[in-house]
Amino acid sequence: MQNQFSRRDTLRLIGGAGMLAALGGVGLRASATNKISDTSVLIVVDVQNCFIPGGTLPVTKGEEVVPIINTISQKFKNVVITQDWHTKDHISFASSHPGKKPFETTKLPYADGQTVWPDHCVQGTKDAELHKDLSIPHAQLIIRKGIHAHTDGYSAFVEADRKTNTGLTAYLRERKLSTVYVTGLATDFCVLWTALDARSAGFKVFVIEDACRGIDLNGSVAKAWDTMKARGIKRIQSSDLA
Ligand code: VGL
Ligand code: ZN
Repeated sequence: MQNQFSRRDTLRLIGGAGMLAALGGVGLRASATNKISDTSVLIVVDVQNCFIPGGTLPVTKGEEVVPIINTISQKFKNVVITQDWHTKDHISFASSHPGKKPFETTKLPYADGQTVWPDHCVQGTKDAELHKDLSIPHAQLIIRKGIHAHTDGYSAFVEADRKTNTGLTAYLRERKLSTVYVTGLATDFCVLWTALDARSAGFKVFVIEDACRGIDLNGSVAKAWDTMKARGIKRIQSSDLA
């Protein structure tokens, strides 16, 4: 803090609330403070019919992210889109676990507390298609995850068994992209895991809050933000982007 805000006049001008915002990495709201560059990449997570009201695992107000993401994507030269893309007998479905109901948890070889979900985003179905109004023609790569029957896959980088890679880390490194901006659905699952894995791989990570919506099981959205903050992931708004 001493180094960052050593000028006394700056301190006096910013004042209490502004100071907190600056320290939180949110930036001063009045002006855009986050500079996108040629080494930045926007990751658009799972903006698919399944996660929009009317789909099989709807996220409340999920459709609201579509116009926001369309607008901000125009500021990025590099965009990667993800699709949750499950086999029809997928291990993450409650229907694969007799006696289990959606949103309960179960024990799997790789995790004690895997949440089981309604059947969703089955490969090749209308439900798994990207939302029809999502418009990012310059997106360069679509990563499909959760594609193996035996493991769930929340993160765009590594499947939930924490062993099976999607190849995204190597792709970003090869293209010398070093700063990752995460948007999409859902804040507390696929956005969270994508942001955490991006950070673990050494990228600088921002999550654009108003371009995300959450599922929120027992406070999981608030928990997700706490976890991300503790890992040095910055929470910003689309209005912060220059
Ligand atoms: C997601 C639950 C199950 C997500 C995917 O996109 O956040 N959540 N599959
Ligand atoms: Zn899924």
